[in-house]
Amino acid sequence: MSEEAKGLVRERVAGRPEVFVREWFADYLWDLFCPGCQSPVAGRIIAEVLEELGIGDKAIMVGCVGCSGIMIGGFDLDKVSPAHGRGPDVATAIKRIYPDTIVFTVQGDGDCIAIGAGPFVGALTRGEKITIIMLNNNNFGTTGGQLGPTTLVGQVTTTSPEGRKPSEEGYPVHAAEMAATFKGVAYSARGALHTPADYRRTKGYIRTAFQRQLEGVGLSFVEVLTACPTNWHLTPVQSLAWIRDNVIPEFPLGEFRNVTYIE
Ligand SMILES: Cc1ncc(C[n+]2csc(CCOP(=O)(O)OP(=O)(O)O)c2C)c(N)n1
Ligand code: SF4
Ligand SMILES: [Mg+2]
Repeated sequence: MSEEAKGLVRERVAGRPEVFVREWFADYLWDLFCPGCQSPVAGRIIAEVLEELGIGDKAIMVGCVGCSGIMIGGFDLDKVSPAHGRGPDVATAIKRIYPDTIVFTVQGDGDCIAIGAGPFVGALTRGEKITIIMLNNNNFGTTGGQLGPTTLVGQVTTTSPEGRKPSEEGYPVHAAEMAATFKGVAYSARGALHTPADYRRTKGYIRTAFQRQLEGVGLSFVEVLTACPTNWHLTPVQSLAWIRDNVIPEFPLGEFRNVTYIE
């Protein structure tokens, strides 16, 4: 199929959110992800929600270091790429200087709760009026699939070749449940993308998260379980079954906190 025909199919079958960059390099950029990677799927949902809420013109995107951060180049928004893990600090500064903007981070699990654990917990503690979206693929994807805070017990990674052992590497961190315990947090949820129904539910979570920020209630957080077929050594289809059978039992889906007023 010619490049022009591929473009037509993309426009007709799926449409294209307005907040996506339209230059030629944007299509190239989305092709940088491995086949079956769900980071760009999460990116598309974010773009759809920004468009549907009509907030694309006042949204500021704070990216991250990692595969999840690649998507920032595809968004036609004001945006910034901070140092690894510092997204919540940078988002805090932007939101406090420009309180009328909608500020959100997109971070990997390693970026958010390994190297970035301090900035994340700080923002939760202060109840910053920002939105944090964490893509949890259970490993450090970009750097070759090392064990991270969300790696499953028993999961084989390049730094846990015999599988994660709690006696040596501890247990997985549950960011969405943890965020829900902070009084300054308005919303915390975890969604997945392995079925169309979950795609829709996760989109609803991201929409609610942005709505809480629009209402100025407090910090909103959404954790999205995403497939990393390359480092899981599975096919894209096997990865979806892996999420259903192994990831969700450890990381249950749903809303953990949803309030419209904080004292
Ligand atoms: C200060 C610093 N330390 C380490 C790195 C190397 N590094 C780049 S991406 C990454 C891990 C990213 O993992 P995650 O946040 O889970 O994102 P993913 O690639 O899985 O989407 C690391 C350790 C870096 N770029 N900067
Ligand atoms: S290494 Fe994993 S997270 Fe990174 S682009 Fe490939 S599938 Fe996606
Ligand atoms: Mg990761």
